[in-house]
Amino acid sequence: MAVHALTGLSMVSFLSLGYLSWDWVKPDQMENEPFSDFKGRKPEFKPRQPPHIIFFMTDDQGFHDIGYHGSVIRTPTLDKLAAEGVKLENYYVQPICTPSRSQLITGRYQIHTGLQHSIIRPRQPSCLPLDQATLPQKLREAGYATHMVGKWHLGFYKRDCLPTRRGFDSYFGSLTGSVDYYTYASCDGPGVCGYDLHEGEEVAWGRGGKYSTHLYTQRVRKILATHDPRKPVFIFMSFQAVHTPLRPPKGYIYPYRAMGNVARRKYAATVSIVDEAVHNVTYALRKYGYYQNSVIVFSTDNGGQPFTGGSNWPLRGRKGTYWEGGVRGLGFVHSPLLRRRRRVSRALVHITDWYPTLVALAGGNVSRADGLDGFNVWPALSEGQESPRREILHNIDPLHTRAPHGSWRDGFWIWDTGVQAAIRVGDWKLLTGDPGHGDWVPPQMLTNFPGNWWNLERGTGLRESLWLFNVTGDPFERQDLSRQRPDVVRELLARLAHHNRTAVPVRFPPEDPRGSPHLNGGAWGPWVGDEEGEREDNDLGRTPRRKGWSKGKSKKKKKKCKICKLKSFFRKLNTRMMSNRI
Ligand SMILES: [Ca+2]
Repeated sequence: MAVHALTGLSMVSFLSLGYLSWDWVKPDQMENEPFSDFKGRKPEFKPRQPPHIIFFMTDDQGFHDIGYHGSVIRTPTLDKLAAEGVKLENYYVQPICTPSRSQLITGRYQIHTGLQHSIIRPRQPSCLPLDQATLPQKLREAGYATHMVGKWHLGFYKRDCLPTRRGFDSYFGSLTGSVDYYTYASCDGPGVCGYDLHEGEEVAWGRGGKYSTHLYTQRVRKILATHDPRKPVFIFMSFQAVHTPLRPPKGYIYPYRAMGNVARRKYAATVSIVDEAVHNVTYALRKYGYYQNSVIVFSTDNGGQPFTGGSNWPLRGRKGTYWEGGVRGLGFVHSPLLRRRRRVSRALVHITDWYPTLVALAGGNVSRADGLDGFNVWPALSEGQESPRREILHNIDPLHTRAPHGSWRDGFWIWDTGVQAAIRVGDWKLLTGDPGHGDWVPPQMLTNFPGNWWNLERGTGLRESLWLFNVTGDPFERQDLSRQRPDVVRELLARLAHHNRTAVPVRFPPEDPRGSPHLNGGAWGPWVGDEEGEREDNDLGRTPRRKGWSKGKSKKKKKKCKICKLKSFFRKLNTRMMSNRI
């Protein structure tokens, strides 16, 4: 046992030393390039035409899973684009899919959309609130063509929730949280599986079979090839990758054949395919005349899941937790329009900031009166100005299981520390309730991971319900300062209480059995009709009166025999597959 411990600690120390080579802990190495575009000419501060905006979002890519963070995963395109642009090294996302995506699209914290708790499950009659303007709607108002390709995961129980009703001119992708990369099967528990690939508001039967990252890249290239670059375009490319189930083509696994850990090997290959996709889209941007007047944003949606190959090392925690490993995002901006490029930005940036930042870049209208929680951080990103953001409310989730030892007394009668919540103010971060597993999980270098080595780094303090860290000085959250600094604890608890006063009720309705794919032609899609949708939240328990897909289904009746084999396949699949719940 002692040998195990010594070996483990030595290797952890070794990896920590390697980590010191990252550029985000060496600000003295920041390099600024003179203000010029790549042909040496000064670009105009305000382009004559609003810039094209390409937003790449990966799914579950961990903080350690990109080349420039010292990963063994090779991402030459992402490394190059980031190196030539601005790396965001004080950037935050939410710990799971729906919350991050909802905040990107609305510019609002979850406490202001009712989506505080968990993801939207496929059979839940819930979606992004329809009364709040979305980023693509604002960009469309500003004259943009708006296209989305890939994962939605913001609800679809009625047509009004679909991407094409929430601001996108076109949509091609999957509505649920996790699909098979080839078959586009998505399961929500045993026996509840359906096909999930959609073109606009219809099921794209027969379009599967091609690896999703390749399929989505093909679609984005087609958009770029057919759109007129004189008109601004917004493309949200929301990869299915690098979420499970990982099934990269063999050819991409081969370069990682020396990796002992199978999950990590597949994961690495999946990330490399994303890198190739970004290369191909960027090439198309240049080829079709968009690049010079474009802004490219790259962001993960949440931290990595070590048990399926991801890594957030040396950060604490993982996907689904409020430790830094869950919420500290990897991201960068690349654009010839950046005034100071080739640098690392430590400006505090949150995923809600993209909404006001990109709408402002587009020449659209946003104001604090819109009730946004995001800030326009473009001056911070482009010119290195100070970030207007001082604080991030990571979340307050009143439905999450209470921490058994939390109390109002521990929260100085300001806050009930049994409630799951996390907030960042300046250098300080405070967590209450149950933040999720607080382990430090090293990269999966061992074939039998997770094993004893991982156990050495398990977080302790199971009786705790309140933590305070100086995350600027201690980004790995190793030293809880809550007892030393009760003054700071009180201050941050008061901020939590302040934010909580503006929270709207949580929307987390029970699952509606009518949403099952076998009642909807074998596919996931809206199951509540438009008329009933108007009476939503009132009588969802009534006798099913399915609409939505029925119209498209009748149109396709003659084609039914062509797709019957596919549907039969999904019926059989229902008996075999389990859901990947987030
Ligand atoms: Ca995710």
